[in-house]
Amino acid sequence: LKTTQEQASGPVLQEQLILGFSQIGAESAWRNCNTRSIREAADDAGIQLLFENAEQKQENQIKAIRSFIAYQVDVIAFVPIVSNGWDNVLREAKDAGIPVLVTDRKIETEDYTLFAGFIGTDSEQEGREAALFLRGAWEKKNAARPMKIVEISGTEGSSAANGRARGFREELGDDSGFQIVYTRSGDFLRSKGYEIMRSILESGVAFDAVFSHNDGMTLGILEAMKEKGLKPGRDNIIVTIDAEQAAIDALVAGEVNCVIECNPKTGPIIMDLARKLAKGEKIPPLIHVEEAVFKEGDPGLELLPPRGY
Ligand code: GYE
Repeated sequence: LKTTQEQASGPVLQEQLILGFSQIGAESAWRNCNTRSIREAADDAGIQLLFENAEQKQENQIKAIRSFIAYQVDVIAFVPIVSNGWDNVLREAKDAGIPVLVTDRKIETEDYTLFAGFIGTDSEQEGREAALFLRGAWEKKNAARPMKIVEISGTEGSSAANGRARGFREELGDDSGFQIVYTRSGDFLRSKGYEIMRSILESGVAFDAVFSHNDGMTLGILEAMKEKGLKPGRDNIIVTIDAEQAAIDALVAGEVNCVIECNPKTGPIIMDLARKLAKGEKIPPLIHVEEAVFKEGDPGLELLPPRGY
């Protein structure tokens, strides 16, 4: 029998799930697409999203997570800008009984029970794909000397940069046919990609190929090369990661030679996992999203659907 209260107010609305999300910032087109995906998916799922932008500072993320705990959200999700330094705040969340989902970038911790699971991309595989492409391109050139590679890497201490660097080096192995003659972090920023490539070109360091950890930096690299009268993708070989629209356009124009996808559109799966966690259900400890590799000369590159970032 319904109580008079239920009769009066109609069906009791399902408690709205509250998700606290700490995003690292807005450093690249990839990151902005990741944010859009999360906001839209929360909206579609009827989940109340408390969204905090840390402006590239880990301490802001720790403050945000503490505010989510104080607010007693149902679930916390975050992108750890760097891999270390999370144990204390994650222990506070665990003590408060709030499940935590790690997304996009990974953490290193003493205690893997401090979070429920990870959903994101496989940075090491992305690095391996980059090395596989450069190996193939160099073999095609039938060069009688080692390939000189410049690496412009992502945010220092992030799992994305560490994973890409590790996978790249593992795949190249100790094959003396490939030499990394210069490596420096461009922090995933277009402006830093530009500055670093300008200084490399001014220093006269000879190189055959560039491995750039994200398309944002690659756009800066292309700008610096063109300013010096170079034809990027022809005078040298360029491999880049993310697969934002501008990189696909550069691939079609022959200005880069390989674009490795890193999928930012994880909003829907994050919401599914958050709902499971709110119900006390278990989730897989690690989920890697599917990713493609786009190479020069692939058929139908111009027919690819818009990337949305
Ligand atoms: O490659 C880059 C963003 O964490 C995988 O961060 C992400 C990286 C992505 O700034 O564009």
